[in-house]
Amino acid sequence: MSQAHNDPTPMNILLLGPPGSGKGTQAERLIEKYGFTHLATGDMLRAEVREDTELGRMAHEIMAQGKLVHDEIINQMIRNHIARVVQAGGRAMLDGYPRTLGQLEFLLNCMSDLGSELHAVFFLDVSRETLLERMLGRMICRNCGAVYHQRNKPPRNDMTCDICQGDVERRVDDTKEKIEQRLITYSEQTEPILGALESSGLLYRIQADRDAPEVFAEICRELDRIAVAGKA
Ligand code: B4P
Repeated sequence: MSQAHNDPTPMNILLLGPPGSGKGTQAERLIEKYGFTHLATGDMLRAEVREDTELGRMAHEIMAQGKLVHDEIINQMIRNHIARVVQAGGRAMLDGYPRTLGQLEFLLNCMSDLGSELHAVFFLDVSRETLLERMLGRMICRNCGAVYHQRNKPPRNDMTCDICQGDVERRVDDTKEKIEQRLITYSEQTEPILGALESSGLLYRIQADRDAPEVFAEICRELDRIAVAGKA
C-alpha cells in the first residue's frame, strides 16, 4: 500500500550516506510522493554563500576545503526549520544532517523537546568508485539546487535547468582533491553515526549503487512497510 501524497500521518526521516551517495537525488523523488519538507543543510549553506551572508562567507571556506561547518552553527541553522515543520504537523526529511555524533545528539533532543521523534533513517550505501564517478560528473542548478549528472542525467537544454531555467554548473567542492578530503571527513566524523543508530531499530541500509529509480523503489517499500506497521 502506498502512502497518499496528502496523507497527514507525521513521518520524520533522515537520509544518511557519504558525499555523492544520492541523498539529494532521492530527496527530490520522496518529496513528490510523500509530501516531505526537505531540510538539506548543504542546500541551506549554498544559499547562504550565494546571498553572501556572514555565515555564507565562513561556510564557503570550510566547504571548499571538504571539511564540516561547526556543529553549533549547523544546529542553530536547522533548529527553527525542524520546529516549523513538526509544529505544523508536517513531515520532515533531513538530508545531510546530522553529520556528526554531536549533531545527532542535538537532533534527538530537539525532536523530543518538540514532542516528536524520528521514524526511519535510510543509509545509502555506495562504493567509493561509484561515489567518485558521481561527484566528478555532478552539476547543480545555481538557482533552485536541482541535481544533474553529465552522463546519467544531463539537463535537456545544455547548461540550463529543466525546472526553473536557471544556470547549471559544477560545484566548487566537486574536484578530485576535495572529494578525497570529503570522504576522509565522512569516515572520521559521519560514519560513527551508523554505529550509534545500529540498535535503535530505525536504521535501513539501502544498496544505493543501483540506478536512482531502483534505489527509490526500495526506500518506498520500506517507508510503506513502516507506515503499515504503524511505526509512523
Ligand atoms: P551536501 O550538499 O549534503 O552534498 P553531498 O553529500 O555531496 O551529496 P548527495 O549525497 O546529496 O548526492 P547527489 O544526490 O547530489 O554537502 C555539501 C557540503 O556542505 C559538505 O561537504 C559540508 O562541507 C557542508 N555540510 C552540509 N551539511 C553539513 C552538516 N550537517 N554539518 C556540517 N557541514 C555540512 O548525487 C551525486 C551525483 O550522482 C549527482 O550528479 C546525481 O545526479 C548522481 N546520482 C545520484 N544517484 C544516482 C544513481 N542512483 N545512479 C546514478 N547517478 C546518480
